[in-house]
Amino acid sequence: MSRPARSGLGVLAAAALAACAPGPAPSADETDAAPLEADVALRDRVVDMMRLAWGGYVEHAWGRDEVHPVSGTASDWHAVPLGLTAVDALDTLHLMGLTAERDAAAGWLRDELDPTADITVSAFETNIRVLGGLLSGHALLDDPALLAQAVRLGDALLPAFDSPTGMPYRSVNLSTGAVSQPRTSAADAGTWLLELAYLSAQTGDPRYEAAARGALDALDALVPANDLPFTEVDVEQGRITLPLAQVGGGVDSWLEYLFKGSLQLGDATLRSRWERMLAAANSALAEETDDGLWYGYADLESGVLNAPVTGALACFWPGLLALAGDLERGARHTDACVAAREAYGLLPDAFLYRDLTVVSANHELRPELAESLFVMWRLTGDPRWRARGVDLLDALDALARVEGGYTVLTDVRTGARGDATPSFFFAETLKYLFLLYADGDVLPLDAWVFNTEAHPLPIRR
Ligand code: DMJ
Repeated sequence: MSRPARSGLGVLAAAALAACAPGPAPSADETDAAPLEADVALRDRVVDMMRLAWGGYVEHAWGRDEVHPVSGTASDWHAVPLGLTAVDALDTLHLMGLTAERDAAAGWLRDELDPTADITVSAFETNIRVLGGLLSGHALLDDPALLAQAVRLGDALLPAFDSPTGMPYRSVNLSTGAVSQPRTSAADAGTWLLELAYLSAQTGDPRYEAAARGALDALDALVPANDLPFTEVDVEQGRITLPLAQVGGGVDSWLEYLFKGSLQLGDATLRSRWERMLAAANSALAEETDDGLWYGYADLESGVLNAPVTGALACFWPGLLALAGDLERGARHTDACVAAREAYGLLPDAFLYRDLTVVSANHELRPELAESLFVMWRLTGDPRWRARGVDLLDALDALARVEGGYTVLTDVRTGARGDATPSFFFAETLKYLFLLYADGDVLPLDAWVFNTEAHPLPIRR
């Protein structure tokens, strides 16, 4: 195990500086510690997991959206595939040095992907997976053809924002621009700035960033006086349709993009919105148990905690707390997620955190625990986070590994397996596990910010 030398203060200072003051973030060599060293054996173990899973995709689902590794079949989200797994895997393959595989994925995205196909898509999912993957591919490979595809897709997504409030409809047709589903989650509405600001910076066209900022402004106008986040809105009527305060699915990446947007762009307004809502969440939603710190559900108006519910998705929140400077809460909340994973084997999608009663028993190969372990490791150099990552690798191999890759579980209580590998397993789960054991100067956190699908984008200098 490599030395726990890095204090994390350099990165945190960089984050604070970058977020509060417009201007350059310190470069890695301006911070106060040498990079953390790779654990080569564990890093290579993760690369082998990627080889296995990617091999199954290539054999059974090349160019399709997702592979089903048990049956050896493939499926698509729409009538025309968007190559979800290829675009989500591209930057992970690159970081892992799997260059032939990366080049094949990039070739498909350049030559086969049709960003203006006549299909009605989830605007949010298409942004975080496809646009995010094309843009990080361009950022890492400096490939103008990937940027050209990103511009076509960005233009096809922009009609989604054509609502009376400026918040995006949930669905948009990539060919006609026809929109549908005005009732949407706060996360769907507020998870655009990282991708669209980078697209504006790369093209010189301000429309993309302006659309994302307009949506964040409209969401902010609905935040109640108690500063708690809400879960659903109607983008035509400009009103909250689900007054549930929480930080998990439906809210999660809205808050994530307030902080990460402030980091990416050095934007003090976003930073102060983040700090207000963070303080409200810490005061109304946080609860201590024997396992550590959790965040539950509260009534939006009263702020009264009324359901001790969480799930695999919400285990991104400890990493975000730490990235934003609260290492203490970040560690206690990561500890709680780790304790739940130990109890279940792999995390179910929903459970009651006081007694770990299962609410939704499925496990989806989600990345959030790996993400928080990675951030905690990078910021503290404490070897226990890498050790908890080994436990997670062991659990994935014991419970989810099949002949042609890794599959979801339908019930963590019985270990019953499903037959699917979501594309975020390639984009996020394996990337964060790889980075947990890679050299600390691979994608340093003072130079790169990860979109909510783990696609890295440069911090603006
Ligand atoms: C991913 O698509 C993204 O991380 C998103 O923000 C939340 N859900 C999945 C992974 O669980």
